[in-house]
Amino acid sequence: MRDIAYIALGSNLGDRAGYLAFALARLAALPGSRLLDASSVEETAPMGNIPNGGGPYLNQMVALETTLAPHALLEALHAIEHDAKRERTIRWGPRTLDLDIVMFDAQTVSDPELTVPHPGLGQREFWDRELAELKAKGR
Ligand code: A4P
Ligand code: MG
Repeated sequence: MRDIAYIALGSNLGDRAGYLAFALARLAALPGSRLLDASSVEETAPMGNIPNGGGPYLNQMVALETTLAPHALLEALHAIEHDAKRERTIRWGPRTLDLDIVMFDAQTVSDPELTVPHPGLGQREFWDRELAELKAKGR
């Protein structure tokens, strides 16, 4: 069965636009998957008051039709983050590329590796805007 996953992209380190473009290309090339649409790119202030949270983010959201199961998709996202030279140091610290599964059709997942819908849904205005933009395009 094909599902539609909404994936949030974020970058606040290095060539931010370049990392988003890299992520789009890699997502489009995932097995059993089709990139349906992408929202506009938005610049957003870093959330939270993190001393080393870094500078402003570029955020974007995509709708990906996929036959991958949620955990297989998460694994693929980690590989893309890795290839974007992301180093996991501090939580919410600056990152070249962060890929989050915001929603996975109507499915819910709740285990130590994966929470879907993402707990940040409904709490980040930029996600609400990006989702609304994708829905307006029929995605
Ligand atoms: N994980 C659990 N559920 C999910 C999911 N739905 N999607 C687990 C993706 N991953 C999920 O993530 C830690 C672990 O979360 C993963 O290994 C996965 O198993 P991480 O990417 O290593 O750590 P993180 O991103 O630093 O932490 P976290 O809690 O995921 O934070 P968020 O929610 O990703 O927020 N400010 C602006 N303006 N824009 C942003 O995009 N993003 C963050 C990070 C902070 N500030 C921001 C932004
Ligand atoms: Mg994350």
